Amino acid sequence: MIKLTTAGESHGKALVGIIEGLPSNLPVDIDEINKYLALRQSGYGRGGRQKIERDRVEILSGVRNKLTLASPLAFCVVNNDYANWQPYMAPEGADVSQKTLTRVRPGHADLSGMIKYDQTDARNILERASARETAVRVAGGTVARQYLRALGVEVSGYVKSLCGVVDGGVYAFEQLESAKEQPLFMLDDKVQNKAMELIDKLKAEGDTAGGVVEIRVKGLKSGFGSCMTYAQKLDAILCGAVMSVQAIKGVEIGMGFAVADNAGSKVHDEILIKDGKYTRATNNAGGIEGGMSNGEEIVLRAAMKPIPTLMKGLKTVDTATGEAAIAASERSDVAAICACEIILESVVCTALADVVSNRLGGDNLKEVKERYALLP
Ligand code: EPS
Repeated sequence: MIKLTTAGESHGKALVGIIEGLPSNLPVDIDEINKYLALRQSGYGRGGRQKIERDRVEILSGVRNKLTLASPLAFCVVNNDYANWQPYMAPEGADVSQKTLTRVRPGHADLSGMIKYDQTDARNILERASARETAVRVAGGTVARQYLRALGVEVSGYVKSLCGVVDGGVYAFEQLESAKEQPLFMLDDKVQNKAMELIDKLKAEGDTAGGVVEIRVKGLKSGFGSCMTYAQKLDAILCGAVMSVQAIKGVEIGMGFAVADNAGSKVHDEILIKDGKYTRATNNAGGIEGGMSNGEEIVLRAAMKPIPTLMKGLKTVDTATGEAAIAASERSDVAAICACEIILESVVCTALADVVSNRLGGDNLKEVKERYALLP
């Protein structure tokens, strides 16, 4: 079992994570973790907060001289903005009459959270519900990525659409990484320019955008997941992990929703044998059949809703007065689709590392690699 637990509030001291279950002797590349943290902060359409933060990981335990010890790997990412928020956020004592939020935002956790946790200030909800938390999911996910890479498994992806501006292209896995050099992590320049123009327009209108991200996994052998125990179905696990990310409202694997509109002969991937190895003529299944990896690339797409903090504000109710009001907004991202792409790669890495370790076990990396090598 490889498990990541996170903690931390958006304007608190720091975000922290603990990864349990890693084998010993896994090389941990801190520069790569910081690279993915920086990528998560990048992308056209981000707001003022990203000018304040320069996310970097600090590993607190579980690693010695760049190798895991198999002990819990604890780490943190400090919030620079805490310097501005300490008077209102400090655990040691804070003025909670300031920075209150009661003009609850439609689409955010504010209102349901206030009712559930018996709060009169949505700040006590939004601080944790905030997507700022995803910084540590990316840091932890990058360690999981390094575990998967040790077995020859790579995870990548790109942005497929932004607010209805769609790239209909089909790309080889090897092309995907170059998307990260682009302002919107898109692979088609024309589509990307159109999407950037749309972001400018939405920004001027005080509005926000979501989009679709495609995540791919290459090099995973067949047989991960289960057709015996439904909670262990690989597609269920991956979709659940992706759905756990703030703002994700839909996930599909392979051909996804289109399977419902096509006949069986157009959906199912015919099985071939090449040099004694099974392959598929197509990959409509997105690399998963019967809840198990089938050795083909895993293909997953997810829909991110537009960010719920709109500068122009939607109609709501002020919970302090019970009167109609315009929802709160101080600053916001117009689009965070690039962040979403990096976050989804990261949560897929973490979920997959767990699935792989559940099958292989192994207390040290040598053992894990030997067991993986024995699989067909
Ligand atoms: C977020 C609100 C914004 C975003 C934040 C998520 O923060 P703030 O309220 O400080 O302007 O910038 O995302 C991040 C800080 C981040 O690092 O991704 C929200 O309400 O979800």
